[in-house]
Amino acid sequence: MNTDALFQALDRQRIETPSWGYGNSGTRFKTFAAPGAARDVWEKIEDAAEVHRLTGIAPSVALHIPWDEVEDYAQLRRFAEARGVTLGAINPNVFQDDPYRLGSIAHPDPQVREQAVAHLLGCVEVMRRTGSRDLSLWFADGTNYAGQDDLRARKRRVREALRRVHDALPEGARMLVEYKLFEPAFYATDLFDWGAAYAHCLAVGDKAQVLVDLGHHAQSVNIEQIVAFLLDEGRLGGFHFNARRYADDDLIVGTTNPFELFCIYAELVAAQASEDGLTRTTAQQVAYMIDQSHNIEPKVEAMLQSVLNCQEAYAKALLVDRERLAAAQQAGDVLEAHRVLTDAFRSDVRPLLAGWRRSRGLPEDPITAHRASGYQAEVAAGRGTAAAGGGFPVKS
Ligand code: PSV
Ligand code: MN
Ligand code: MN
Repeated sequence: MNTDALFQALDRQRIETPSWGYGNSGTRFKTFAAPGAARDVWEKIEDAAEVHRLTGIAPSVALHIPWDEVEDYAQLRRFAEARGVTLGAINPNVFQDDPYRLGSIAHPDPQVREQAVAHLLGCVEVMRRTGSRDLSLWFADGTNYAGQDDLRARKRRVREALRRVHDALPEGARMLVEYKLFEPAFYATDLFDWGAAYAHCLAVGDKAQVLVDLGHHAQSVNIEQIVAFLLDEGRLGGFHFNARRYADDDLIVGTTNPFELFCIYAELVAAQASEDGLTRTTAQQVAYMIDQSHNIEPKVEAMLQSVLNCQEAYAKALLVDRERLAAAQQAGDVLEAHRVLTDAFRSDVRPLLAGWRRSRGLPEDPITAHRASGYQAEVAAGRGTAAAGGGFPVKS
């Protein structure tokens, strides 16, 4: 690829940041109060706009309902658009209320299931008002002990709820079904892996696709292979990017897993150029979202770092010499094929990206620009330190 083609490909990259990454958060043991942390959805949007202003590739922000609930979504939308960002995926929350102790859409009590579905359908209404394309679905449903509930009955309950939500989606909208190996349930999770999510998506209809959160697998699972498989089946809907070492650690993207992130992007770049129309369209419509929370690091700077790490991984993936790779694969030349891929991974793309930013009127080094801008000090002075609480459990 020549520089012009590379720059044009970089122009097309999009990363959505999560509203919940800008507010106070913590660990299972304590929620920390961070100076300047966004106190409400309006401030979260201001922070997201700052990340987009500095990077140029983060033009939307995902919302979590009811954490980000407002009376007038049209007003919220105008507020965001006036700051250069749009409202992105809507994430319903059916895991924080008392009735959901034994689950939401898989709960044994039909009344609780009905309450959960009503919230999900309410979020479809929110999508219409925010102009969002995607409904991101994650369920904390599961059991802690063998025998606690009937696993097949739970599967059927999940199917029924997903079907109702699917059928309520407007034309052009999608539901992205997220899976997670464990947590908060420790014996069985109802949507425990990509296969379970995929099976439900296939059954409920074309508007359902799988969402891959990098923190939601067992150790050593090959995520790029899951990505390749789902792309080829036309069912990869989106990502929740983050980094992990042990479980669902929600760390800054690309910190512990830069090679994995690169391999994932390499699959996406390859699929975008696929001769197969379904794979190509699926790859072009993937929603790239970040899902992380910050306990010890400044939030806006952490989000900037994540967005930039995605950009670096994508730029490296664009550098893969596809012709040489295909020739080596065809010839069974194992090490040459591996070298072609790792040559791209080892390239230093920082000068290329600085050049792209310069040519697009963006700061060459967004982190330095952010530090120099005084944004953090300004929000710390203006917003103060909000009491921590809400959203995450605090162990006392
Ligand atoms: C669950 O671990 C998850 O990844 C889901 O995407 C939630 O919506 C998000 O974290 C925020 O709690
Ligand atoms: Mn997630
Ligand atoms: Mn998670």
